[in-house]
Amino acid sequence: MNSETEKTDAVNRGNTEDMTVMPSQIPAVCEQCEATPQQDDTKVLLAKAEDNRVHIGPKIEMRVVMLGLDGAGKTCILLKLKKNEFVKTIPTLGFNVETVEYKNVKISIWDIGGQHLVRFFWKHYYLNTQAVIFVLDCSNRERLTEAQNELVNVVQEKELKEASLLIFANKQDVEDHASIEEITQQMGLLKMCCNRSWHLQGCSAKSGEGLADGLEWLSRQIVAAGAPELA
Ligand SMILES: Nc1nc2c(ncn2[C@@H]2O[C@H](COP(=O)(O)OP(=O)(O)OP(=O)(O)O)[C@@H](O)[C@H]2O)c(=O)[nH]1
Ligand SMILES: [Mg+2]
Repeated sequence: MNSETEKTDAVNRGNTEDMTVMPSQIPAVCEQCEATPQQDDTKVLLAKAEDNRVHIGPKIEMRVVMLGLDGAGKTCILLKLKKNEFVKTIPTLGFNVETVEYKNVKISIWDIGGQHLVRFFWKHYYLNTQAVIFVLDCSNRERLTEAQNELVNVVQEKELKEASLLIFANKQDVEDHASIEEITQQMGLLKMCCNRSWHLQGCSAKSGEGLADGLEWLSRQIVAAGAPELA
């Protein structure tokens, strides 16, 4: 018998022995299996109570710039995401930056001032940006055309060619706000954004409604771009 045949015989003998021992172990294994999920559920619930997040694996980092006209609600959105508070703000002349964690994505959000004179500086923040959040004030229909003109410039920027575009239709809590359909049509979004990944999300920085949905969409984009599956 050559050494290869001896090895195979040994493996087969081992398998046969395993098969005779295994049935006697089945009840004990089943008991263990039943106990394990119960234990893990408890752990997950306790972790949620402390932290409200469950992370698996390393964090994926994402750089995002947040643009939009002055008064659209960018800084309020940033602070609502970061602190879960609707904070009284002053117009932003430079920028604010915060890191927000959503599932296992770490999103650095650069909130850039939107007043007419400082819009010229937006382009200095575009390098290495994976996504743009463009904020609209849905309570002010009169400025939608101005917002549309700025958004056209943003989507035509070479440096942002690959960037995903999340449009937050903010101030949905205000009575008689422009609807998602109205905005899509009036701003010609289907045509304007047809060659990139984009999403229009209604939201309110005041109530927080819609903000998590926006982050969910953003995090899905980074997965689609090749990062590992989210937890
Ligand atoms: N009702 C309501 N008011 C909002 C909401 N978001 C922002 N505001 C108000 O809109 C005003 C402007 O908000 P900011 O967050 O400072 O706007 P901004 O886009 O950062 O403006 P700039 O810094 O000038 O570019 C403030 O008075 C906010 O209280 C919202 O969701 N609902
Ligand atoms: Mg601001």
